[in-house]
Amino acid sequence: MKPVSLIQFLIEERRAGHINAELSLLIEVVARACKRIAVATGKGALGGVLGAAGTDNIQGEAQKKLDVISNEILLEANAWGGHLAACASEEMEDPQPIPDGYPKGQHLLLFDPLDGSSNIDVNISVGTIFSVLRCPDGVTEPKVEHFLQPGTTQLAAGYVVYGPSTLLVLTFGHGAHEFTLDREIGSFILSRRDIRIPEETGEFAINMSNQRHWEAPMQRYIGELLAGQEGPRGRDFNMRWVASMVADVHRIVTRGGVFFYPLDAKIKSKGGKLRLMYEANPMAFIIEQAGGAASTGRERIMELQPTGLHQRVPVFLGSKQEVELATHYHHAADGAQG
Ligand code: FDP
Repeated sequence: MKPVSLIQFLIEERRAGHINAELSLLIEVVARACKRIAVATGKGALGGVLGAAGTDNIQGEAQKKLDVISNEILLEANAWGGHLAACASEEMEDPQPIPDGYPKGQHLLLFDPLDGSSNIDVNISVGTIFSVLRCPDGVTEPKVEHFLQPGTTQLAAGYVVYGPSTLLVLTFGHGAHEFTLDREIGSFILSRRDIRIPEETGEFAINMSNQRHWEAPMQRYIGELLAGQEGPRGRDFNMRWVASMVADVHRIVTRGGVFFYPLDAKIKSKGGKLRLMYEANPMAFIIEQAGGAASTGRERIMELQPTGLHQRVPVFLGSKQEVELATHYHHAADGAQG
């Protein structure tokens, strides 16, 4: 079969009526920016890009130099194309308007420019996550409130993994598809069309060091997985935790599995660890399009009405049966309490 480039794929999607020309251009621009981020991350120590930037982001987390560089690459690439009304990023408190003098488009772009950046200095995969929304009609100066749309309204979502190879996984709501960067020719090439996540799995991902802080239904669910063949599940489960969400999610869209970042006593007041608008929602969209499920343990992630640009939520995602069982345990515990 002849290789299909991202550009060809976008033209096919336009012809199928799944996207318009502006959204196609937006994805091309994001993909091009991510190629530049791949080059910057790939240089490692030789590029002078490792280590701390000496600043904190608005969530009070120490920024890495590559967080700042990746954010700038995405902002700069998207400023002038005429496809965006505004951008929002993990690294900036408020949305970034399109600079004066450039044309504006109808889309809102949200991104986590370098997810898993605490792994960058030890040469473990990191990534970019993005979500695209429509700017409400008649809004010319988008504010935070215009970004606060539920995940079900996303027009597109994707992530790029900067690992042994650079990969893009993309959805427009008509399946999820994977593209691998051909470094020699500089193009993303379709490597898997219509990804399907197996409904059942024997593999889970969670930061076990938080176990003692979890809620009772999470303790119950993971306790049963750990009990293995002798426990109520009657079989053994394997565990993996890369601690880069993009890498953990990509393992799941490749060979199945389930990922949890549940609520725990340490993060309860914040609402969770992962960010709804540019981590949980785009990943939930991709996972659902690949036949998996994504929940907070209580509700479908994509149906949450956002209350803040940097809102945090618990995240359960991956193989359907496991997400549903863990969610059921939370509902059962809530029912017993109520
Ligand atoms: P990071 O803080 O390094 O950016 O986005 C948050 C995130 O990484 C996820 O990529 C990852 O899944 C998680 O945090 C790792 O959390 P732990 O430090 O608790 O392992």
